[in-house]
Amino acid sequence: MNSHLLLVMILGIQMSSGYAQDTLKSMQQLRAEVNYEEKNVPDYALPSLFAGSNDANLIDATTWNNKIRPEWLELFEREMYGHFPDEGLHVSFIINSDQMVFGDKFRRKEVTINVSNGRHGHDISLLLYLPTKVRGPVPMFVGLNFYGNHTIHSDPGISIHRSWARNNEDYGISNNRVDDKSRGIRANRWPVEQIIQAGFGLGTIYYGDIDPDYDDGFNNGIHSLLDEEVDKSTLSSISAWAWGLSQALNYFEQDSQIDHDHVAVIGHSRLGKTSLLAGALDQRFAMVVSNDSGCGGAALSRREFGETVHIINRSFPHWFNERFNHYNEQVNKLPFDQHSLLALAAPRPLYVASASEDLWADPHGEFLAAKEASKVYNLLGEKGLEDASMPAADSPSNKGVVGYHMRSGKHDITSYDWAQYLSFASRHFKK
Ligand code: GTR
Repeated sequence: MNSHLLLVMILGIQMSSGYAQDTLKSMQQLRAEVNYEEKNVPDYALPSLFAGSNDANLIDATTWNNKIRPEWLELFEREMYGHFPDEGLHVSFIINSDQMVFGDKFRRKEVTINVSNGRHGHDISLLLYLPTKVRGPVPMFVGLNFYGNHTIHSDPGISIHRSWARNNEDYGISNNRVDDKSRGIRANRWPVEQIIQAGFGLGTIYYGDIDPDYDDGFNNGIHSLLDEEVDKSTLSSISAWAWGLSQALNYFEQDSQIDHDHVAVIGHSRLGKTSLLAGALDQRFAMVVSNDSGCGGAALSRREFGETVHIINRSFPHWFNERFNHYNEQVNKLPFDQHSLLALAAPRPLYVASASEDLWADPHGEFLAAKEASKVYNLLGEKGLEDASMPAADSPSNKGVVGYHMRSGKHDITSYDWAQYLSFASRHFKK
């Protein structure tokens, strides 16, 4: 066959499926096209939250809870986030240590979450700090961390994981392994003292203990426990990480020092996408917090402002299922947008936050999604986000059951962000 004809055939095959067509655009091209101008946001229409009807008055709370909500969840799993199939897996907890630290101000516990398929097992380490001054079981925040439990505080007693870690020269992490040098390097993101002071406990898991964050074809982490026959196109790292968060909650239910009815799930960035999914899948989480979660998290995909579906799928093919690639060049065909994901938190308290310089995550798109999702809160008899338009930086809108703020500054989670989440949770968790 002549080479020209071959090329025409290959192109023909690529053009016939939206997905293959992507390969024609280089990552460089995609990045060069990123839109940071509000005036260039394309016209779009959001799919109705109420399944075909734009009128919340035509739907009642029971229909939402029993019909529409499960349908959205199923669609999200099928078209975007995939699913972690845990049938056949057995989870057990081993308390490795439990002691008072820092002049008896906190109690530190380390729990191994052992996941087994009967032939082999996989360990995930859960770190807990509980306040000692609170009487009775304590409400909690739980979230995943990026480099290891030992990085969230300088406490020398925290165990160091042996899982894969992303190399980072600044943190002295090389050969994808961590050691003592990285103790406390992320303490700025985890203000443990502030959390304890506010009367909350904190639980955290290193996300790489659940599933290392690179595209390995779903063979490592907890995916190593799955049967060979499992359809890999339905798997994703985000759904595996979310599953890990639910295991922490399963442990909380067995610990009498923890008020498992008042657990807020929190996450920053890719781990904020994860906290949103965890909160949607597992309604035992009593509050859901998304910090700068952006594309694939709280931001509306159809705005194509900052990171796009196409870019995220190309950069991180393992975060979502294979099917999500189908929308790379046709986000308008998505049966949902991210406002539907936020609505799955209703009627539980939901807090979405952005940062003013974090345009990649589209702060305005995050606000609009939270505003739209508020319609479901209203349907369920709760007050959603009150402000009609985007509040100014550092002016939280937090009077309803949906809270929002845009912190001034960069993509990060800071003690300012935590202060908002802690007071929001204190207000809603008060018995
Ligand atoms: C970026 C990615 C974002 C966000 C971020 C993070 O590279 O494009 O979607 O998740 O990583 O998790 O820090």
